[in-house]
Amino acid sequence: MQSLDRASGVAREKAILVRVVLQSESLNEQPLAELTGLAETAGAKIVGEMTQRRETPDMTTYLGRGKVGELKALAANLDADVAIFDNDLNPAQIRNLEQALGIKVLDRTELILDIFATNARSSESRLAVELAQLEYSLPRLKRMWTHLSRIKAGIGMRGPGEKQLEVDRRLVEKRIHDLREELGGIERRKERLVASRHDRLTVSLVGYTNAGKSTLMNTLTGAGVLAADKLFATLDTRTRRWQLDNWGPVLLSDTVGFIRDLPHGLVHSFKATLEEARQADLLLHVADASNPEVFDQISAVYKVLQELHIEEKDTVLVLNKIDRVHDRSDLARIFARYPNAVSISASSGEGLRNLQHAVSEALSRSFADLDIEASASDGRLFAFLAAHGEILERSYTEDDRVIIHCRLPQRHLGGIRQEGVTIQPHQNLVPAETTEFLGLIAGDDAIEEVA
Ligand SMILES: Nc1nc2c(ncn2[C@@H]2O[C@H](COP(=O)(O)OP(=O)(O)OP(=O)(O)O)[C@@H](O)[C@H]2O)c(=O)[nH]1
Ligand SMILES: [Mg+2]
Repeated sequence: MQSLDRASGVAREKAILVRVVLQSESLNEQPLAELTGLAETAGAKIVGEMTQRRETPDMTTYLGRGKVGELKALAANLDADVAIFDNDLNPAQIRNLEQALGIKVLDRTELILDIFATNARSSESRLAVELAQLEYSLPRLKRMWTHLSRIKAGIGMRGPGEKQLEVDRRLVEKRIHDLREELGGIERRKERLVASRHDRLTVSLVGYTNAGKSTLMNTLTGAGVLAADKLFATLDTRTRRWQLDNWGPVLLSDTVGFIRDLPHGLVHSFKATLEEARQADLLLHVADASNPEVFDQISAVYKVLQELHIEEKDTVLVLNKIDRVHDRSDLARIFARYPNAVSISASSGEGLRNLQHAVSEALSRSFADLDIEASASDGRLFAFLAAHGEILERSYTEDDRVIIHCRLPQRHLGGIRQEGVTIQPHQNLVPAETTEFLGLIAGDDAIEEVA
């Protein structure tokens, strides 16, 4: 049934992609483009496609009855192993479809979970995926029992969650409980760790999967992180120093991408991984300007930010891949809606100067760049600046005074106004290359140096 992929020598499952477009949804020219990307990333060989417009889903099979018959014939003709639905199906619908079609049926959530399971590398992301898979399969355990003979391998069945399918519900519930505890612990540790880097301004890349976050990270910091034309290539967070023109060094984090209708459990279990974004001083929302669905993708990202309660954070919208936008009116349409966006190409480097400029501007809005003169023995002031701001330079004068060049969130300005302390806007910006961080503070070792 399965074809042998000559290049990899791995058997690839032959898949038919199916999407039911409901009345409420808008239909674009390529309704199966994203599902194709997901299925290919999961390793499927796409042999057929089917879409149907319906007012509402069919209760028993989601797809209409007549279409189910058509799909069955198509599957037999094409010798397909699996039908992958772009919709989220309930357990009964999957069971009914599998019975009617005689092949494995996967829905969108299962497909996404499968990709996460395949791509998870760190122990943290493995635990997060296992939790999301188990939470997804718990209400479906019955289906696992009755179909175990037929559905036992391949896409949708991989990853750490897989070994649990043969144990009973109670064991699954216990494992879910333990995983939640373990991830909760990781989340709290991560929260403290990221918070301990408060002396560094942090900028976090967020955005739709495949928008080019990792490529941008590599271009800006030479990080050498994996960037690939695969969905969810990145599942962990990497943080590197980024030397920002006219500003100095900040920390830049790359993290897992988002997708529309991201399974709810996944957002929750990846909370620890998203901690950098949650605590960032500024978000760079990277969008793929060359994708026809860019508006929907921007909204989908916004929804996930809402779920993480960080939608109010200062954000710069970055329109990436402009080297692939051939019709300039497409770009104009995006700018009409998002006039403050910055357009770049992470791969060619076009627009990066503007991006640096926009980021410095955005940071300056929230941070005061100051020269503070005080008595060199003012321990309270030092402690306050170290706790809330970022000390960039210190120089001592002969009369036992110190001049501190620092950045402080505007809201903390009140905390340093006292007698004997002179505050003025920072005068001569030292060229970025020669700006040195002083007073390295805990949490530094957590900044990953990528080999
Ligand atoms: N033409 C073009 N391709 C780009 C650009 N930026 C990224 N890409 C390509 O887009 C694909 C995805 O890039 P990544 O950097 O892995 O995207 P990502 O946002 O990190 O994706 P995930 O980690 O999967 O969420 C890769 O094939 C990149 O080479 C760009 O500016 N222009
Ligand atoms: Mg990435």
